[in-house]
Amino acid sequence: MNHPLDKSSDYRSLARKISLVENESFGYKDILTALHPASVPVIGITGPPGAGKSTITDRLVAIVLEQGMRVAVVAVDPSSPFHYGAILGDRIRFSRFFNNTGFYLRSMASRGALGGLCEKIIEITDLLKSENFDYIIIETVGVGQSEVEIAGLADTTVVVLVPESGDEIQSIKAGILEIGHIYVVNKADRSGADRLQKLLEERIQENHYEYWTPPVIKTSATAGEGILLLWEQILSHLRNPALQKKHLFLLAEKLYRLIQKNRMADISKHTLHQRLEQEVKRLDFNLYKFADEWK
Ligand SMILES: Nc1nc2c(ncn2[C@@H]2O[C@H](COP(=O)(O)OP(=O)(O)O)[C@@H](O)[C@H]2O)c(=O)[nH]1
Ligand SMILES: [Mg+2]
Repeated sequence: MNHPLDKSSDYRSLARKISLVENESFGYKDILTALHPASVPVIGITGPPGAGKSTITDRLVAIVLEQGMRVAVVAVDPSSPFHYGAILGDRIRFSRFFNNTGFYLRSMASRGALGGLCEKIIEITDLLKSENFDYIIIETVGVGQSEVEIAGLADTTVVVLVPESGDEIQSIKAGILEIGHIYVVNKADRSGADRLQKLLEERIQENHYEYWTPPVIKTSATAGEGILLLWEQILSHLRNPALQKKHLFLLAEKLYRLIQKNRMADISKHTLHQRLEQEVKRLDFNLYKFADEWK
């Protein structure tokens, strides 16, 4: 899998293709229909802002590169496209890898101000899967929907929390225990890490997981502690035979979204508005009938 790349030209072409797809520029459908995505493991790293997701990702990248393998990172940040602060931060953080031919970083703004994955994340992941990477890591801020979305895209989802998250966990945020395959208590150098780890383990015990009981790992990402253990757990989860079944499920999930997007593609809000303006004047107007009959 590992082959030398002329980094500048190959990655420039990859970046161009991603931009074409992102902006739905002319020819982007041809790019997508010509793709042959390999089965590259996708690792999702999610959690609240500032939990240490990028620091952990940076450490994982170092491990993969040390083994002579290739890794692509997609960092999805909720800052608006007009605010490059966080994106610039990521570029600086990962700058030590930029001369490494095995590393590719793409930062993107997310759909909404509160997070959520970017519109074309499925397509972009498939583009990367067609480029001989050994691993793909997607970092997303876990606010609202995005944790759930990442679970539908990643083979292994890592949820990163910090000791201060303990109070939130008490009143468990909806779904958080359903999406993680691995829980990380990062910033374990601070007090409260053991308490949170115990709390999470208890909660996990209460749940009955079918094929994989999520481990809870303490890390101190800035010091690099616990990262190797985390990587081993990721690999162990990726090797889990039940993942094969999940692959088909994930594919169906993606297909559903793509069809949904395609169906909506030719519906413009403007046209809806105009038609509605006429229709509401009718005495027998009914919103549900109107929706059913919409062509
Ligand atoms: N004390 C401590 N700080 C950390 C640790 N991991 C990350 N940080 C710091 O937390 C801040 C946010 O980290 P970052 O990786 O950008 O978080 P992200 O928003 O989840 O990507 C940075 O200043 C990091 O240096 C850790 O294990 N211990
Ligand atoms: Mg980050």
